[in-house]
Amino acid sequence: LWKKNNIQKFEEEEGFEKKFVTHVETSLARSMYNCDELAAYEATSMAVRDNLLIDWSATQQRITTRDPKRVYYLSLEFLMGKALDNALINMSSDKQEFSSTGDNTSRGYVKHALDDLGFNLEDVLQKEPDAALGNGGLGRLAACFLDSMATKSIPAWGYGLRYEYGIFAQKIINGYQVETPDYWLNFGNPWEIERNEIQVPITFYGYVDRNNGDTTTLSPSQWVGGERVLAVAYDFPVPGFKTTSVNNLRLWRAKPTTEFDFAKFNNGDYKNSVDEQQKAESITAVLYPNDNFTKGKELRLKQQYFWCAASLSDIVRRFKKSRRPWREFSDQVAIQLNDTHPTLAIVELQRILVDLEKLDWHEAWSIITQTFAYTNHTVMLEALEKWPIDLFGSLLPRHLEIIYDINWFFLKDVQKKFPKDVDLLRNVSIIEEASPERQVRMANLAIVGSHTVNGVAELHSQLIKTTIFRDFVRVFGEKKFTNVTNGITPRRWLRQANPELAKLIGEAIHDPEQNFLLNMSKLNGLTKMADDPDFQTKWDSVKESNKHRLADLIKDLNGGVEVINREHIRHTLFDIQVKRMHEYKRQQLNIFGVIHRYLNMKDMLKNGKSIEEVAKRYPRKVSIFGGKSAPGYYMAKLVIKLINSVADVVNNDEELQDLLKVFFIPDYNVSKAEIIIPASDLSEHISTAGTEASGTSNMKFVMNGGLIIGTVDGANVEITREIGEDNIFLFGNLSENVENLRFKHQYNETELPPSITRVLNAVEKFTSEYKNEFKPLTDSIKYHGDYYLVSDDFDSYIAAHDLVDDLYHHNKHEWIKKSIISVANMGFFSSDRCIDEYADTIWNVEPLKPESS
Ligand code: 26M
Repeated sequence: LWKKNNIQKFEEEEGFEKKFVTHVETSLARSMYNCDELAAYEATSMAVRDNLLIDWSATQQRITTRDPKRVYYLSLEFLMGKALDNALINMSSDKQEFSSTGDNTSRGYVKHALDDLGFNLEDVLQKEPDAALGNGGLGRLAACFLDSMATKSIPAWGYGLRYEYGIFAQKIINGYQVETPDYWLNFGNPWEIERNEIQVPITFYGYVDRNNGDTTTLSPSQWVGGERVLAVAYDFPVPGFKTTSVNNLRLWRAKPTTEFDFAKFNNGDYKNSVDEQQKAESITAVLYPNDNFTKGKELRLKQQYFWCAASLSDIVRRFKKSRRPWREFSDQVAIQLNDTHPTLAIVELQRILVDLEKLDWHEAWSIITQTFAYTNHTVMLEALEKWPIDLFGSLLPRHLEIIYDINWFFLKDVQKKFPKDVDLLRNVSIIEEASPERQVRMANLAIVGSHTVNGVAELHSQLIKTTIFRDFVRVFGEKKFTNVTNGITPRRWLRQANPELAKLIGEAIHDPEQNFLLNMSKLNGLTKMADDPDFQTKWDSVKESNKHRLADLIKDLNGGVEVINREHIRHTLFDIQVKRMHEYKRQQLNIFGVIHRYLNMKDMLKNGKSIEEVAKRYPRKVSIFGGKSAPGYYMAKLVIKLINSVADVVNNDEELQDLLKVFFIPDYNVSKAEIIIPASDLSEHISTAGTEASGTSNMKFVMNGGLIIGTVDGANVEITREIGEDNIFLFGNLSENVENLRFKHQYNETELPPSITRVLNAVEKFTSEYKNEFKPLTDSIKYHGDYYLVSDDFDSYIAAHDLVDDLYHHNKHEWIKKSIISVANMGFFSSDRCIDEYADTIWNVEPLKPESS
C-alpha cells in the first residue's frame, strides 16, 4: 500500500509562492495580511527546507542502499552563518534555465516571487540570525568542509553540539568590549529538525566494577555510571552546489532523563530531585568562547564526552545495521578529529569494543588506529589540551583506566624500539607526570590513536614535525604526519559574498552559469584580461560598489553618522584586519602602524607642508579592524580599547581632512565578513612567523580581489607560491629566526628602534579614561621580552606599507592588475581541493553521486 510520496519540490516562481502562502497560513498560523518580514523569512526558509528535505531523503536512502564507506567529521564548532541565502544558491532545480533576473540559481526566482508578494529578498535574508556555533578559523573550516563534502557527494556526516548560546555578541561601550549572550534560538529555528526518536543515554561519574576480581572473563571491567542525561539529535540539512546531494549535520542537545530520584522525593525534597535533572541542560547551554587557549574546566570535559559518546553510539548503530564483522569497521567508517577536542571518541570506541562488544584488546585497538585521523590547528602550547587526572578520573573513571592501558601498551612498544631512552618515553607518554598534578595529554592520545596526523598549511605541517611532535616522528616515522592546506568554499565566499564579482568573472571567462565555482582552475582564464583597461575599470567598479556596501554598514554601526568620505571612495585604500583578537595575530602592530602614519602626517603639517602635499605622500585610507577577544584575555581587550581610542582622536582631527580614518567594527561574525571582505583593497595577515597555523581569511580576501600585507606564515606561503611574489607585500622575520630573537630579548638589553619608541611614547596620548592605561601593552614590548616580536618587525612592516601606499596612489592600474592575477590563481584554495586530498589520502572514500549528475 506504500506509494511513492507525492510531495513535490517547487521548481519555479509560482510553485514557491504557493508553498510560501501555505507555510504562512498553516505552519505559522498567520494570514498574508499580517505577514511581516520575520514571518516571510520563516515561511521562505520552510519552503526551501521542504525542497532540501526531499533531496536529503533521497541522498540518505541512496547511501543506506549502496552502503559505501562514510566520513564522520567530529567538530565542537560549526560556524555556519546564515543558511537561507546559501541554500538558495546551492539548492538544485531541474529548471535552472529560468533566469528572468539574470540569476541562474533558485535565488533568482525566489527573489522575483518575494517581490510579487511584496517583500524584498535582501531584507528578508537579514532577518535570519547567524548560526554562530564557533569561535573562528577552526569552526568556519568545518562549515566550509561540510559545503564541499555535500557538493562533491561524499557520504559524510558532521557531528557537533547544539549550543543554545553561540559565541557571545560583542558590544563596544566606551571603547571597551562587553560580552552579551547570543540566544540565537529566540524565534525558533526553521533549519533544524528535532529527532525525538533519536535519544542516547549518556553517563558520567560512577565507578568501575571489576567483576569481583574475576579475571577469567574477557573484560573484567565494567563502568557503572552515576549521573545520566539524554542526548537528543537535531539535524541540519547541508545542500551541495549544483547537485541534489544533501548531507546531514547532526548536533546533540542535552536533556534530563525521565528518571527521577525517588529517594530524595520521598525525603520530601521534591525540588532538589527536579533540580538535579534540570542541570543536564547546562551541558549544551553555551559554547566556550576561547580561541587557541585552554583551561581544564569540568563542564568542557563533560561537553566533550557527551558529544563523543552520542556520536559514536550513532556511528556504531549505523555500522551494525549492515551486519558486517567488526574487522570491516574501518572499511566502512572514517572519523576525522577536528583538533584534540573529540579525542575521547578514541577511548569511547575502545570501551565499546572491549567492554561491551567483548573484542580482544589488540583487535579493538587495531580497528581504532585504522579509523581515526587527527587534524592539528596550532603549535601554541597554551592551546594544547590537558586534563588533570583527578578531574578526569572522577568524571570518566573507566576511560581513565583505558587510557592507562593504551599508554602502557604504547610505551612498551616505544621501549622496545628505543631501549633506555627515558627522555623520549617521558615526552611521548599520554600522561604528564609533572607537578603540580598529573595530566592527560590529549594531543599525545590523538596521535597514538590515529593513523594520520595532518597540519593545515605546509609551513605549519613542517613545524609540528620539528617542534611539538618531533618525538612522535621518531616513534612512528615521517609518513604518519602529512599536510592538507586549508581552503574555503567559493560558493559562500565568492558567489554569495560578492555576487557582482562572480558575475563579472563568469562573463569574462565565458562561463555565465558560473561552473568555475566547481572547478576553480577555470579562473586562470582571467589572466589574459589583467592588462585590459576596460576590464580593469569594470573590476574596480565592482570593488567600489562593495566599498559602498561596507561604508553603509559602518555608517549604520556608527549610529547613522558617516565615517568614510563617499566622494573619494574609489581611491580610498580600504585596509582591513578582521579575525579573533590575539597577541600572536598582532593587531597591536597594525594599530602602532596607524599611529606612526598619523604622527607622520601631523609632523608634515607642523613643518609647514600643505594638506595637498600630505595627500600626495599618503593616499586616502581607512583602517578597519574587527574581532572578538576571549572574555578573560586582558591584553587582547586592551588592544581593542587602544584601537577605539586612536579612532576617536584620528577621526575627529579636522586638520587631516578625511585622509585617514580608523574604525573598529563591533561583533565581527560570518555575516559581517561577507560584507567586509569583498570591500578590501588590502588585508593584514601579520602574525609572528610560525604562530598562525594557516589562516583562512587570507584566502577569502585574495579570492575577492584584495591584496595582502603579511608575514611569511601559515598559508601566506602557499598563497605567495600560487599568485606570485610580486603580488603580495611580505615583510618581517622568518619563523626560523624567531627562537633566536626571543632569546635575545630575554637576555640582552635590546635597544628598540627609534620608530617604535616614538609610537610607544605617543600611545598614552590617545587615552581619555585614565592615566597609563596602555602601560601593560607598551611594557610587554619594552620590558617583558616582546614575545611576539613587534619591535623586530616594525620597520619592515612600515616599509611594506610604504610600498603599498606608493603603488595604490601612483600606479592604480598596476594594483588592479595584481588583483586580477591574484584571483586568477586562487583556485588551489577552494575547499573542494582540500576535500579531494582528505578523501584520497586520509579517508579513502569516494563520492556517491546521484543518478542524474
Ligand atoms: C579549547 C578549549 C576550551 C575552549 C576552547 C578551545 C578552543 C576552541 C577553538 C581552542 C582552539 C580553537 O580554535 C583554534 C583555531 O581556530 N585555530 C585556527 O584554525 C584555523 C583552521 O585550521 C587556522 O586557519 C588558524 O591558523 C588557526 O589559528
